[in-house]
Order: sequence, then C-alpha cells, then structure tokens
Amino acid sequence: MLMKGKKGVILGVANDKSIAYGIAKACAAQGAKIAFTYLNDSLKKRVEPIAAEFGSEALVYPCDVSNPQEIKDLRIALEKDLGEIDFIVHSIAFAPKEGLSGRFHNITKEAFDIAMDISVFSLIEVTKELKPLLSNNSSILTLTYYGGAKYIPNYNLMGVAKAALEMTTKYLAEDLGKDGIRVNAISAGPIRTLAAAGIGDFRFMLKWNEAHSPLKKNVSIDEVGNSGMYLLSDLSSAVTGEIHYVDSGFNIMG
Ligand code: 0WD
Repeated sequence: MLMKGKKGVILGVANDKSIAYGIAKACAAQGAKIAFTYLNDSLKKRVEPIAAEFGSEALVYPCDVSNPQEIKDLRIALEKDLGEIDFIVHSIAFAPKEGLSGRFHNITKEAFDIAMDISVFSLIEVTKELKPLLSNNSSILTLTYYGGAKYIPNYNLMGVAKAALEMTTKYLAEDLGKDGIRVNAISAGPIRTLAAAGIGDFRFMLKWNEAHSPLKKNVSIDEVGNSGMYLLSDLSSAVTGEIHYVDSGFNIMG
C-alpha cells in the first residue's frame, strides 16, 4: 500500500479511456484517497460513476481551468472536504482543432492563446491556488508528449504548448522544492483517448510508435498509471523536474 494515507486531486478524467483514469486506478489500488474534477455538465455524468468506483462519490467537483473562479472554488471545497492534500494530477490539454493539422504558420492568435491557457498556464494557476493545501511532502504530476520535444506531424500547436509545459514543470520544480513539493511530467506514448481524437491522422501516430519503439508496442493507460503512481508516491522522493518517458522507449530512437 504505497499510497496509504495520501490524499489528492485528479483533474482531467473525461471517461474510462482517459490517462487520468489509469493514474486514479493505480493510486487507488495503493490506498490513496482521490478527489476528482470534471470540465462541464456533460462530463459530470461520466466522472461521477468513476469517482464512485473509487469510493469518492462525495469528492467530485466542477473545474473548468479556463475559469479562475472555478479553481478558487475547488480550493475551498477541497479544504473543507480533505484538508491537507499530498498530490495533484494535471491531465488536461486543449487546442482548437484548426491548430492540430494543416500548415503550422496558419495558426491564429486566438487558437494559440486558448491552447497555452488551458494546456500550460492552468498548471501554474492550479498549483498557486492549491499550494496552501499541499503537505510538505507532496507531488504534482502533469502529462506531456514527445511532440513538445521534437517535430511530430500534425501535433502543431500542441507541440508548442507541450514544450512550454515541460519547461513550466522544471521552473515549478525549482521554485517549489524548498516547500517539499515535487513537480514532474510523464511523456506518454500515443493512446487512443477523446483528446487524441482531435489530432490529425492519429492512427498513423499509433502505428508509427508501435513499429519504431524498442518494445514494439503502444502503451496503455494502466502502464502510464503505474508510472504516475510511482511519481506521486514516496518511492520517487528524490525525483523532481523530470520529464519521464512512458512510451515503449520511442524517444531514444534516431
Ligand atoms: O496520446 C495521448 N492520448 C496522449 C495524451 C499522449 C501524451 C500526453 N497526453 C496528454 C494530453 O495532452 C493531456 O494533457 O495527457 C493528458 C490527458 O489527455 P487524455 O487522457 O489523452 O485525454 P482525455 O481523456 O480527453 O482527457 C483530457 C481532458 C479533457 O477531455 P476533453 O476530451 O473533454 O477535452 O482534459 C480536460 C477534459 O476533461 N479538459 C479540461 N479540464 C478542465 N478545464 C479543460 C478545461 N478547460 N479542457 C480540457
């Protein structure tokens, strides 16, 4: 029971295909108590039964990260219901569809601002808002993709957002280390989820990763979940500012 006694919040479960669901499963299996958030009313219906699966029916809150008031309200609710927390999972990204295919130079300022706000700044804002609740032995985890380090066809605007997210992870790690807060990212291989459906020719990405990774397979949300649990638990007590690849080794290939 590596997470026994630990409490935390997971942002970014959309359904049972979500990477955040895989992380919740792995943490719950190790004894963690988990609060969940949902983006809007249509996702609420999906997230509530998932929370119930983990005995967290009373710990489900709305939180659209593009609305600062909803993040503030989340802090108030978590403080009341959980008090101190030990981990935060930020498994959220969004870019308008026009930024996820086609010619890169056609990206609009409007799309750019939305992608950076929801996929990058939200990590800073959630961290700032929830920091007073974090214990002095806590861990924050976000999700990134190799398209933030190297060119990947069609990943376009999200690639720029992930590059910014990865550096945000490192600057936050330095800033919060003195408070006993670790900040890491998992760079997951491609997985078929709702968010992935927005990326142009995602099927090709899956096939390419499978064929060209050392392990010759794609990754599952359970595999990302287990690595996530490690980064959220005390097993990784000396690990911070890390971009940890869970991609069947794809990133080492030339
Ligand atoms: O191949 C993949 N699926 C990979 C995903 C490979 C590597 C990394 N990732 C990342 C994504 O970029 C994202 O940061 O993992 C994270 C989780 O994505 P996911 O599990 O692939 O996708 P999904 O199940 O759709 O969860 C992402 C969720 C949203 O789902 P939808 O599909 O409704 O956009 O992020 C949430 C929402 O639940 N989300 C928001 N939450 C709060 N406020 C917002 C928002 N404004 N926008 C999106």
